[in-house]
Amino acid sequence: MQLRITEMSERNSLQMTDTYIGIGSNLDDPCRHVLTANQHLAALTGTQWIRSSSLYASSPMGPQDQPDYINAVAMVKTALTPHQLLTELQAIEHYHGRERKRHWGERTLDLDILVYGDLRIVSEQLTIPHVGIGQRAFVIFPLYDIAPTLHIAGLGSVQHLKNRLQESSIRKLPITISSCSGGESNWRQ
Ligand code: A4P
Ligand code: MG
Repeated sequence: MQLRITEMSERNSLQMTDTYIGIGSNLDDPCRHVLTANQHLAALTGTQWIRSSSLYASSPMGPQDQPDYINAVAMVKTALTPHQLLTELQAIEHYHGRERKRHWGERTLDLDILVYGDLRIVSEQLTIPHVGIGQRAFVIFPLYDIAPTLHIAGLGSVQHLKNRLQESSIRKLPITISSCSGGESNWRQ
């Protein structure tokens, strides 16, 4: 049964929760946005950046008159509540010049909370696990890269979800975080 939780304040703020964040971009040098987003996640208060997947390219889901996307998934451990984390992620999107013009439209940076521990939330601002991730190759393949044994609350194992998706719909890129040279240095300094 799905839990309906609107207030997370009862959670122990010192508890670090394994959290997976979807990173996407299809505007203005997308690889740079995706790679530097990881640096910004690592700088978040109460949050420890653990690792990131490879980068993947795919055709847009939604309107087709937009560029292909670059996606990755990062794992962090965080003491932030999901709503606090959402606020921080939206601040990072804003810093990357994110403009909201149309649903599923082009963007410099999109940061989605895919999984937050084993929590299931449906609130006005947040749905966790993120809606539709089980059907999205651009989420499940990078997630499998960094968490092949993960079980997603209500959806099952990442391995099982991956087996149902077409690998040919995405392309793994030969770019790593350590090869990123375009890092910005003034986030929260
Ligand atoms: N929101 C609810 N749940 C969450 C969550 N778990 N994490 C709310 C983050 N935000 C969440 O998001 C709209 C609202 O969703 C937020 O205000 C938050 O309260 P948004 O980023 O403003 O708008 P959006 O991203 O256009 O909407 P949506 O429905 O989140 O779209 P998706 O699911 O993020 O998909 N094609 C490819 N190939 N790769 C992509 O990454 N991404 C999208 C956007 C479309 N097509 C794509 C890709
Ligand atoms: Mg989004």
